[in-house]
Amino acid sequence: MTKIKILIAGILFVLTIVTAFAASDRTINSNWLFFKGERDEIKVNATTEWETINLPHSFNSEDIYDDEKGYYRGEAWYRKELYIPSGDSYYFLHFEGVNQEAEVYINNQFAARHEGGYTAFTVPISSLVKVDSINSVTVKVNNRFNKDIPTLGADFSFMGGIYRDVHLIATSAVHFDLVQNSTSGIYVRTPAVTKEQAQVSVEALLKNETSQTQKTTLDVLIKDHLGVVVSSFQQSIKLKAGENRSIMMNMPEVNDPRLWSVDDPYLYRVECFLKNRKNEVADKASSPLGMRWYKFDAEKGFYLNGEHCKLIGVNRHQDFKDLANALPDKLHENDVKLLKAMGGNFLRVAHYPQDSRVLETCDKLGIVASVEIPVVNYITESEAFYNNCKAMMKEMIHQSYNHPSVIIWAYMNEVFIHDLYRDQPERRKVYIKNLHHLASELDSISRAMDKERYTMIPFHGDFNKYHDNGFTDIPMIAGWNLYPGWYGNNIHGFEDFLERHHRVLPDIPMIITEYGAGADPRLRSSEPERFDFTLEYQQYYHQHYLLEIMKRDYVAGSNVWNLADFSSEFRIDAVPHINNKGLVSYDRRPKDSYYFYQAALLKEPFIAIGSRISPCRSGLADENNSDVSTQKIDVYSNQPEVDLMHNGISLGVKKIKNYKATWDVPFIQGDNQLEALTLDNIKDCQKVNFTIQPRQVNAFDVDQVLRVSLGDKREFWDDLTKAVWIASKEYSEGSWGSVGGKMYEPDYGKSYGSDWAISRTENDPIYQTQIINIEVFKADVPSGEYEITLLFAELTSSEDRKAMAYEIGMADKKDENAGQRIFNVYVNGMLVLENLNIAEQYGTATAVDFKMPVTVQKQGVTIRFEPVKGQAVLNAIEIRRKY
Ligand code: GCB
Ligand code: CA
Repeated sequence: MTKIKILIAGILFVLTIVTAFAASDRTINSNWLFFKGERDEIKVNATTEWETINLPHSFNSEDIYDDEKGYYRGEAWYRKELYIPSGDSYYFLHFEGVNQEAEVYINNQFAARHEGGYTAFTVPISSLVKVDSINSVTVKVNNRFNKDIPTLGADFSFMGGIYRDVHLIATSAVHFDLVQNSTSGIYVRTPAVTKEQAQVSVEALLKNETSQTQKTTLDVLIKDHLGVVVSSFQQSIKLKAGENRSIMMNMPEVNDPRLWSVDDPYLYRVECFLKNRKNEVADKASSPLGMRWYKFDAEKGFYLNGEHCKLIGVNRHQDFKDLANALPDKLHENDVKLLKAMGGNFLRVAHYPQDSRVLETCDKLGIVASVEIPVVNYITESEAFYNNCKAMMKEMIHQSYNHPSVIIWAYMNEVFIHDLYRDQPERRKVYIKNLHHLASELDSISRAMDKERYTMIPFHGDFNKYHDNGFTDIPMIAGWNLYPGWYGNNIHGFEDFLERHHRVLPDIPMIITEYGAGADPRLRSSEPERFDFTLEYQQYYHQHYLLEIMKRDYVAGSNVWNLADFSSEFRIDAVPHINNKGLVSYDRRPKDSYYFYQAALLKEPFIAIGSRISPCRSGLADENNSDVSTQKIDVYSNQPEVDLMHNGISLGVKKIKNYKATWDVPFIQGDNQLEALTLDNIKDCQKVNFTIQPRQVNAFDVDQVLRVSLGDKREFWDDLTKAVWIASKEYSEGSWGSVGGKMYEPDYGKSYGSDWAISRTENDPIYQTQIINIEVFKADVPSGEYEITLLFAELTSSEDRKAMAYEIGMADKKDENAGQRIFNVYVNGMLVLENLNIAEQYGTATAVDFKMPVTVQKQGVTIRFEPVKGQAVLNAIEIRRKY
């Protein structure tokens, strides 16, 4: 009965709304002029040097990816012509995000300045525009290092630009205040929710721009998904001339609310109408509304609506392959969908607030979220820096406030990782005191602004630094970024750490805010090891971590670092300038680890054959003259048993253990069909194009190609040419391989392979490995016409290289006898390279290839290396029979 009444009231109510004024909001992304560089004048005289672009736009979409050190960090200009019609509207420009300093000019007059690249700002422009004419909008953008603006330094790139949407908003003279916190002007709270009843309060910020008192009415409706009004409230308000006023309204309770949860993310919505004395709508605002309650318990973990809910998910950065940070909204949305499709329910929006589409999608998909301000690694002890931190905290909270998905406000990622003043104990004390003070202030701000959400600091794995200095007492939740088994040797350090927190801080809820391992989507190995960047090691690492997390209720939640590979310009791994810890690649293709999570987390039956990311594989023949190469294939599933068929033949049913089973698959040359099926016939198919590398090369045929990465234990798939390089081996009679020398081993952290970025190639891994002091490379191929390519790169340098901040446990590096090598190369007795001095002639860490025709008579191919000075090297070789 009550429902029907409300319904009727709702309809009547809607019918009485008369719009007096067309409030409007639209993006103005198209047709901007762009200029990279400094200008003394805001005015544009000639437009020739300006480029025409559309937003979103970043001016670093090329230089963060190339092999030149650094990227443009400085001034750039954007300019647009904007027609403003006649009428008495009030106009605003709303910028969703500009990295990182922005100055806005309207008709060459200063309008506003905003600092910080990750929060929105809104600029009132009515007093500066001319109606019924073309106005100019000019934005000076700067992404330089600014010691007073976080982020100061971190493992990601600070791409500049107007990289999110810009809106033109028009309102009437009496309107919701859009400017103060750059929001819609309404804030929705759910102070108390139970299964039976939900209390909702709505705060509205109003503004009267007229010079007279205005009698207004505020109508607030809560509507369910179908538009049925379930609660409404009306209030008359007199706004004095020029007044800015905040109105708090406690809505009549909503009975039997349909709760928002991860499995049923039901959304209500709040609509607010501001009406003038004639009862015409002067302005409106709306917000999503989720009815839920939650709590963290240090012993038992997280509860949503009274039910235990393990939070498992990922972190996310906001960039995408080739686009820098200038993404269409859909790509932001897709990432949240990837997390949902993985079975995840938790997103740490790290290390900064992101496009509003992210939280909007979390609301809709039932993903619980944590958002944080971009204070990372260290701080500047200046009032300006402190003020910016606090302003960002407030902007973030205001702008994300109405999203039911958000439950945590976080700040200060790993602020002890740059342990400034390590050698100056007194100075260090002062710094830590300032740091502590700032953390406490940020925490208080968010507790005061939001009584319901939790606060969190993501610490790095140095327990003592945070605990002994009192930081673990500040936030409501301790976040830990833990990497044992990646930056540290012992993977079991992870569970030791969990136990330690639980023992020492039994009353503080814990979230594993980061853990991850790097994997180049092109690298595989049957003997995975730490820092080899293979898909297999990454999957091993995640399996270990997830199982340990699942065992412990006191670990309330966890976030993989990272959902996707992302840009970190200064980082050099297997893929230079990219942090490869994504579960999916930079263009969002799933790695094996992603399938592992799907198998572990999804409730519906799931099955996937791993290794899909590299559809071309290669490997050594099992035996001499064998036409089979047996390779391991993993299948990920949440079902008890799985069968794997290879070209229609069953390889045997296996029990799934830890969401995975592994088969030895006898690959043949060419296409191989794999089909994995559960007992209920749920299946996954995959075609693998396989190239067998013979052991015995006496029958090496026309068009056969041998591709070997020397000093390597991995298989490398070149995703551009589809060529696959296999690991090297030593030569034996009738076969191929190297004679003499040893694998290049850097004197830090890793067992093989250097971490130089190799210039002028994308195939860094095959150049980052080599055999040093090689004497001969031999292949006993039959007579024919061949082409041989020798690939080199100098991997040593006398240049001093500091270990990067994130390289916990790694020493600074310096190669004492760097680059001192000169050698000759003979192919079948002919001198083909004389006095090759890679470092001097080509530079360190540069790809150098030599391709040469070779006629083979009876003796096969013998490549002999003759040192003149130092030791000869070879990084990779290709031998191709032409005819
Ligand atoms: C961390 C940082 C994150 C890095 C990550 C890594 O602890 O919080 O920004 O990207 O480690 O991959 O090293
Ligand atoms: Ca190599």
